[in-house]
Amino acid sequence: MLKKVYLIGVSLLLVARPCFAGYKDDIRYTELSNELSLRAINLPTGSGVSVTQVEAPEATNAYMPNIADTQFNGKIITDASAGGLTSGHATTVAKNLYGNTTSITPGITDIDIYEANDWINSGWYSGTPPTENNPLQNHSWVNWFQNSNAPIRMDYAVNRDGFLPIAGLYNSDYGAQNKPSDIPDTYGSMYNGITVGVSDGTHRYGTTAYDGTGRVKPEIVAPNSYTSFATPYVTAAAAMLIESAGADAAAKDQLTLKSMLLAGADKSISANWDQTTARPIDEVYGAGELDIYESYFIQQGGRQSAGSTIDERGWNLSSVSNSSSEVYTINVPAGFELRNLSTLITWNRDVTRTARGPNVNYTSSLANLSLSLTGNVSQTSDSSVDNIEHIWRDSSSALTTGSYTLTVASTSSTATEYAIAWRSELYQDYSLWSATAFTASTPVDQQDASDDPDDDGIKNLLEQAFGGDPETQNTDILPINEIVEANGNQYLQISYRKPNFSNGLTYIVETVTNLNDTWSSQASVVTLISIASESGGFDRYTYRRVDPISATDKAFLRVSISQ
Ligand SMILES: [Ca+2]
Ligand SMILES: [Ca+2]
Ligand SMILES: [Ca+2]
Repeated sequence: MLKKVYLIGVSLLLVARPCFAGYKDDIRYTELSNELSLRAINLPTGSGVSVTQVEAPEATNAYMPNIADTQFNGKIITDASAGGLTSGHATTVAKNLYGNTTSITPGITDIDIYEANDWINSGWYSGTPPTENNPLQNHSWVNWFQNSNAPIRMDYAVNRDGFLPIAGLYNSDYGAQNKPSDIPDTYGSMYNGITVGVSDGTHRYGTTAYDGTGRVKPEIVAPNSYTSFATPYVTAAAAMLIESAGADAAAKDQLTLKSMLLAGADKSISANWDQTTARPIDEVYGAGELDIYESYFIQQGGRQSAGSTIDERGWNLSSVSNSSSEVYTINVPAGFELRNLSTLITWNRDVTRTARGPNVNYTSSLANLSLSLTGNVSQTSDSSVDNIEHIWRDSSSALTTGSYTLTVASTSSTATEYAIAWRSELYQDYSLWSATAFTASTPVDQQDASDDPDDDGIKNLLEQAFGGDPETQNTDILPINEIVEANGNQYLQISYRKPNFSNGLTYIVETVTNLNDTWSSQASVVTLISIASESGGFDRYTYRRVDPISATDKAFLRVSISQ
């Protein structure tokens, strides 16, 4: 049986179009890369992660990336459908997924390519899907088969093999528009994967019409003009997380990966991003725009079990018993508020396969879970149809000091495995700090930012900035100036410690060689060379003058703090 499949996001113009270098900034890959470098932590590259890339034919039998392209030097690209010709579409998807400089995961070297008709007819549309050995599938193509055969087999295979499928939705401006739903049956309607739109919202979005109606799609967006080429950014981000999970099977479980990617997603992509109690994610942008920085640090926050008090970032893979619940406690300490709490749960639908002779039948069931936050606030996410729930609170709805409970509840008659991921930011501005930093021994008129009640020469604002006690003389909190040797030269450098949470302050290191000149923070004269964790919840930032001390008679460095 040959089913026609459609390309998404391809045109003659587009094939020759260069990749958008800016996307690495937009998904905060550049920021993550810089920070891990400063912290001397290896940046994951997708090393050791194999992927499946399914491609609709651009022309007859043309579905392979151009393996002669230098972006693919060192790759083992297997033509799993055999005999494929080169496709510009496949080449661009491949560059975005594992290109040596064009992707965020040049470490992916083992790729299986399938032609979509061959793929779908090999058991993914009728019969039984073959075993998927790769942890990730990228589907930058769509179709409306107008029945549930393909998505239910996909969800069955996900449960059986444990991979994460990632599929693009339809573009707004391409091909037939007279479909019964904006959401493609194949694979836009799947439950157990992630569907992808574009960051400017020009993909076709909406709710599913097949195989469980009314579910919001897509789950995430990424910055490209076409869904085909945005989708591999998400697949690549998942590959980074698989590598950084190391040997921790729970950290790279497909449910966990999905929850980390969605909980990390950036809402600021649109001022119109919203959710309701019954609609967990935005109807255009899903959970938001891919943000690999947040998703990476959610994973690094570590697995934290139900029943515990949780940190600012983390995740868990757990199981909620029938008609029961699991709880997680959030404590916001005195003198702080908790901003930008994003927490998301996801679970799979179950699929049962029954075979009688040549007939194979699939039936499915979906548990109904909910996620709620209680304490000084009350917020619930409880869709009756989706298999994700999500709570988001922006900085204007921060959690104030107190204890809160996150509850994952199930009305299902059986136990349900779920993944939860969360991120949030402790925040303390001068006003919050000063409310807890002073005792009655300090008069109120000595509590302003420019006062120095303990007379140690460190004004209150600097006590806050460097983690000091405004009532105890402690000059050892001040920045450290020193001369260091590197590459056979001596350099002037300065380091300061900063609380490892946001405190509303801006730190700028400036230098000058003559005190009559204007202080400069230009990277050409002074650069950040490392960030190191210190005990007590501090980071130490070290800056160094670019010129060695032999280049000038004298030089000065200072840290400038502003509110
Ligand atoms: Ca629900
Ligand atoms: Ca002081
Ligand atoms: Ca002090």
